[in-house]
Amino acid sequence: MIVDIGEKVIKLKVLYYGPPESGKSTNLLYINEKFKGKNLGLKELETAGQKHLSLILAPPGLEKLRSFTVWTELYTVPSNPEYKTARRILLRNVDAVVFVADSKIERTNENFQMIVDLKDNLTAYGLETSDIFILMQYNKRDLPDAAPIPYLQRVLNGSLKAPYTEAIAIQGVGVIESLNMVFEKLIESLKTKYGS
Ligand SMILES: Nc1nc2c(ncn2[C@@H]2O[C@H](COP(=O)(O)OP(=O)(O)O)[C@@H](O)[C@H]2O)c(=O)[nH]1
Ligand SMILES: [Mg+2]
Repeated sequence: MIVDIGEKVIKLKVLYYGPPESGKSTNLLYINEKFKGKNLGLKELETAGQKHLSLILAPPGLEKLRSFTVWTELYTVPSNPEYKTARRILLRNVDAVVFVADSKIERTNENFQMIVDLKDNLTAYGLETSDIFILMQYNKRDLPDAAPIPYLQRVLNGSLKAPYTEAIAIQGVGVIESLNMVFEKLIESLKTKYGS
């Protein structure tokens, strides 16, 4: 989170983290469509030389907190395993992570490695996964070879114990639900911190 006293703006930061091809960009593209006219547009950014997407929108129902304007910045992270530095830079001031896991059973190891990467990158800021809100999104539930949820919960979410959602991002299924879970959590902690 960034609180800009001069500009009277609060910026919440949400990262869509996960292995390559898990559906992070698909989530943002769908959100962009659904919030047409209510967001500042999808942008392609470059961090540490790697391309990724950003989308800035007002959290529904909380455009203002006291006299502050509230914005939420959503980012996909560059997900090639070797772009760890770019992901670390993006984690600065993060409030929440939507971990987009690929449900394809043969992607289990790539998903797992990216959870290790997330934990590791958070330690650079002295943070543990329990210090931020993490939502586990099991995407690509439409695939015939999607791993069963109890298996994914055990292998990927056993230590995180994050709340989870199921999604079919290419059809928009679960995308807004996931985002709303993040909004609810962030708004709740903002109000606790700064009053409503
Ligand atoms: N079958 C299926 N394919 C998906 C789903 N979500 C995304 N994809 C596809 O997976 C590929 C990678 O998605 P993308 O959003 O670019 O992944 P990213 O690398 O995480 O940003 C694309 O071809 C998407 O159309 C889904 O829910 N089901
Ligand atoms: Mg992408």
